[in-house]
Amino acid sequence: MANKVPNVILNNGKQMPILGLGTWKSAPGEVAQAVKDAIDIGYRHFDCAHVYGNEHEVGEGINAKITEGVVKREDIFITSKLWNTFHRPDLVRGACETTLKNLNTPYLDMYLIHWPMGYKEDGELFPTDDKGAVLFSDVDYVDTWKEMEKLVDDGLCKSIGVSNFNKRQIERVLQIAKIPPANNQVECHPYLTQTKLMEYCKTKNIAITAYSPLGSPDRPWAQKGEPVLMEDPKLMAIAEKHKKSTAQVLIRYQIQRGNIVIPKSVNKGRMSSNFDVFGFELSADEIATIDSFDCNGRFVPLTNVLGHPHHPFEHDEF
Ligand code: NAP
Ligand code: SBI
Repeated sequence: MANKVPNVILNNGKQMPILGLGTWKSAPGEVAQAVKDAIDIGYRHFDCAHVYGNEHEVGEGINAKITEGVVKREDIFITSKLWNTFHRPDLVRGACETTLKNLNTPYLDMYLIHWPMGYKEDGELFPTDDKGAVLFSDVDYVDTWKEMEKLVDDGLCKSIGVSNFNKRQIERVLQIAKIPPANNQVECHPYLTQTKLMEYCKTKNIAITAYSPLGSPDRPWAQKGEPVLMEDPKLMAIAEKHKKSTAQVLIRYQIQRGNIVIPKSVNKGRMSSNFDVFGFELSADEIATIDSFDCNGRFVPLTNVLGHPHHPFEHDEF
């Protein structure tokens, strides 16, 4: 019997496992098997999104294990995300229903606004003009939020939150919210520690989920010569001291800081070792050393949509 992952208690009293499996870039031909393997290993939290184009297969993996009797739906925590082309209030429910259908599940445990920026609605997921520039929508995410709240009221989602929102954007949501966001999912690792955003979210009882915790080496825009987080010699030295992999240190780093963490893998061996992070502890000195690597090093900067009025990383410090 696999070990159970601890939960955080969200601001609505619901529980969320602090370690989950990322699924961006997990290919449709391999992700169903990966999800089944993950459940056998002990993963109970899956991070999904409509834009990943694989929710149908992720759902297949989860439902196969439910049918086998290995888990029940209520043992699993499923997050998905509202894509940028569905921010307009009249599109939110339909987008959520599409995700529920693709995942073949009656409800989501968490539904996030994927990015604060809206894109031109309802056609391609990345609408562009004839020069290849992404077309923006002028919908304000606070109006999207009001529709997200209705999804909770109507039982489609247990919890709602945001992703890639900066402090000012969260404050604007909180000003109008009847249901405050339970979660902000943001890029977070030693090169982008997010210490100030973490401190702010703590004051508002908003849990942080750390995405790209291993440095997203398979991001499609990675270039030769760019820093590779898992090959950082100082991190490798800390890992060696604990007889652990650099990936395990990176995951453990987030857990000890109180963040939820969602490393992606489709490989059973790597999923297993990424899950084996509860039997060692980084010292306070090691955490401080890792914190000192912070250098605003974003692996997911979304530079192609700079100029969008709601771009989260353009004008605000955090
Ligand atoms: P990541 O988890 O930092 O890194 C994934 C990469 O690391 C894959 O290439 C994976 O390859 C490799 N890997 C995994 N475990 C490893 C290990 N133990 N040793 C060596 N290599 C290992 O990157 P990410 O996918 O960008 O981020 C994780 C998840 O966060 C995503 O999948 C997605 O669910 C979420 N996310 C959300 C947003 C957002 O806007 N909200 C943005 C980015 C990511 P294998 O698969 O071959 O093992
Ligand atoms: C995609 F499916 C396509 C592009 C892309 O770029 C930014 C990062 C992102 C995202 O928005 N959420 C992710 O998990 N990855 C992504 C996803």
